Amino acid sequence: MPERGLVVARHRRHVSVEDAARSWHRCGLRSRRLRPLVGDEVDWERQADGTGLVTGVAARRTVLSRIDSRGRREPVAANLTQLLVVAAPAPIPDWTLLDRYLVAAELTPVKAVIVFNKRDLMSAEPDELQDLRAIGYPVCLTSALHGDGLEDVAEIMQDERGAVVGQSGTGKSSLINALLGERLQAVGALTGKGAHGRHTTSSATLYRLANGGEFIDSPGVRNFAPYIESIAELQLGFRELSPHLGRCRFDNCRHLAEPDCAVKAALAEGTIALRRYESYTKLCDLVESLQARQPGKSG
Ligand SMILES: Nc1nc2c(ncn2[C@@H]2O[C@H](COP(=O)(O)OP(=O)(O)OP(=O)(O)O)[C@@H](O)[C@H]2O)c(=O)[nH]1
Ligand SMILES: [Mg+2]
Ligand SMILES: [Zn+2]
Repeated sequence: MPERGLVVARHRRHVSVEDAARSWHRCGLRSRRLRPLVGDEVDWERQADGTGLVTGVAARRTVLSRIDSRGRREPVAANLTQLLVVAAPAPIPDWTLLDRYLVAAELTPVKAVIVFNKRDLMSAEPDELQDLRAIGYPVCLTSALHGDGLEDVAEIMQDERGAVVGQSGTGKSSLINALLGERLQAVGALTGKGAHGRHTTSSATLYRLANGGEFIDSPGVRNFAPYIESIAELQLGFRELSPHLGRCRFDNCRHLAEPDCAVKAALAEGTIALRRYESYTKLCDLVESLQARQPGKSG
C-alpha cells in the first residue's frame, strides 16, 4: 500500500521521505519521469530491503524556479509559502537582485519577507527599505552576529515553509546557524543514528522550527537567480504597478518609452519609487536578453 510522505532531502539518485511519524526513509524513484523536489508530497512504498520507492508526486501548490546555466527554468523547491530575502549593509546591497527575488516571490506565488541582517553595521535604515515597507513587505532587522532580531524572524516563519535566499556575504549561513542553534531542529538530526546517516550530500534539505515553521536550505537555493519568463510576468512581479496596469495607451505597454503610460505618470507623481522603477527597467533588459537566448519564445 502506498503511503503519503514529504520529501525532506534530495540527493543525486534518491530522495529522503519523511513518513507520518516523522521518520526518514531513503527512497528510490519508480520512474525516471518522477522528479520530486524538496517540499513535494509523494506516494511511496516500503521495500523488503528497508528502503522505499517513490511512485508518484502530488500536484504542487507552488514551485520556486531558478535559471540554470543555459538560461532555462529549473525547479528548486515545491510547496513553499514564503521567501526570506536576506540583505545587509555590507556587502553594498544589490537592490535589483533583491527586487528580483521579490518578483520571484510574487510569481511563485509566496509571501516575501526582507531580512536586513548585520544591523550592528547599520547607522540608519536605508531609504530602499522604507520604500519596500511602504508597498507592504515586512522587514526584519537582525544581527546574526549578536543574535538580535532572530525571534522576529522565527515568529514570521511560524507555520510557513520558506527558503532563505539572497546575495552572497549577507549572512544567510550565519542566520541559519543562529536559528538552528536557538530555535530550529534539523529534521536530519532525527535520523542521525539511522541507516542512511545525516544526508550531508543532499542538494537541499528541509529544517523545522519548534513553532511549526519550516525552511528548505541548500547552497543552490540560497544564491539562486530567480527565473522570470517574460516582461508580462515581470510587471506582475512589481506589486505597486498593479493599480496602473491596463491604463496605458498601449495594451502591450512595457512602461519604458511609450507615450501616455500610466506607470510613468505614477512615477512622475511619486506614487511609484524611482529606485523600484529603475530595478524594473534593469530586469526588463535581463528578461529580454534571456529570451534572446531561447529562440522560439517571446512575450
Ligand atoms: N557584523 C556582522 N557580520 C555578520 C553578521 N552576520 C554574518 N556576518 C558576517 O558576514 C560574513 C558572511 O556571512 P555568511 O553567513 O557566510 O554569509 P552568506 O550569506 O551565507 O554568504 P554566501 O554563503 O557566500 O552566500 C561572515 O564573515 C559573517 O561572520 C552580522 O549580523 N553582523
Ligand atoms: Mg553561506
Ligand atoms: Zn505603460
